[in-house]
Amino acid sequence: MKRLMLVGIFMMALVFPAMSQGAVLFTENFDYDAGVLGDSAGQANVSGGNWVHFSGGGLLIECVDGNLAYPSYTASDIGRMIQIVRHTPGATAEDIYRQFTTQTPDITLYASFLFKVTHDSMSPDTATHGQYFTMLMPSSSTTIHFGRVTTKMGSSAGKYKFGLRATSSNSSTLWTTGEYDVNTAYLVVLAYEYITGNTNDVAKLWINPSLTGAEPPADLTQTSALTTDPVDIARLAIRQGSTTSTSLVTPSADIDGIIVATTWGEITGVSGNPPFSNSVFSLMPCSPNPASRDARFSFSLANQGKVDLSVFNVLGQKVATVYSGQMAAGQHSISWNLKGQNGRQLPNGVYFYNLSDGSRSSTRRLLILK
Ligand SMILES: [Ca+2]
Ligand SMILES: [Ca+2]
Repeated sequence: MKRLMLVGIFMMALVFPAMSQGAVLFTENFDYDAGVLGDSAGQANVSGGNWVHFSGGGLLIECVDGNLAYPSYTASDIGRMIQIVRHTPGATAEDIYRQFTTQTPDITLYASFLFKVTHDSMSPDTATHGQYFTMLMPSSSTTIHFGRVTTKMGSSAGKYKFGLRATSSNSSTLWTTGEYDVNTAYLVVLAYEYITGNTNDVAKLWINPSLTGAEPPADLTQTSALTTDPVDIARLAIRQGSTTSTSLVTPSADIDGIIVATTWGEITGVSGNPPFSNSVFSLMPCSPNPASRDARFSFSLANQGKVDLSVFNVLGQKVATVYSGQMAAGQHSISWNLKGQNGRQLPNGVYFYNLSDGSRSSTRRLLILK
């Protein structure tokens, strides 16, 4: 049986070579007790190990009462939030990361978060790079960084700019031309296009992008200067900079509602249909499984459009079309009588059912056992 399944999975890979397997890698609402988030110096870690201390012995990052909220953003106003603090020169400040499933090319990694600067002092407007406060890292290093997001003071009091540096090999940091307000929550989205080949990865940053429709043009876009590809990407870090310079300080800020995913839609809960604005493309396990007389498929669609739901045998041959046609966005459920193209019930065995909306596709396994 195991070998049969492996053959089947292999065949499915051939049948769906362009399958887009989006995945939410983690959602972080900081729904923990208030307290220290890292585990430095024997402190209890309220995240239960989700967040890992990796640098700095002071200014521990804390989970505090309160939330950041943003209209229509799914990771909004849930649990608590964290605070990072403006670095005091000479002090050592804690950095933490959360690990996710190791990612390899070719993918685009998205990391969104809610962000509110709470102190009108950080790196000056004249700073070249400022001090970055979040970035992506590989699974086995804390010193290699991708998509450094930073801030520096704006041209007047109470204003600041966001910066983006694709990698530490890039000589420049790009800065927003627009300036943002202290004590206001913004939705920040970082993307890192992780592409096979050298000096071709692309980092992007959006501030308050539209949560409906397709991925909009980014506010900042920078191509990586790295001459070798990252080994992998598997961590999102929150950093409080440590320096002896008064001109290089990370911001004091609240951070909340982090989503790390591999599609824009999973970050934004994107939908063209307002009544289903929280819908995402998702295929649930069918029921019952194993099936003996019929099976019910449940799924949700992010957008209205043409949908195909079909069943394949372990050789990758289509044996039944359960549904093919237009469907609205939102939740759906379809019952199937286990009958194949010839009108007869399919024999016992392992099958795969695939849902596709033209741009996304998801496959699950079904056992027929009569
Ligand atoms: Ca929260
Ligand atoms: Ca590359």
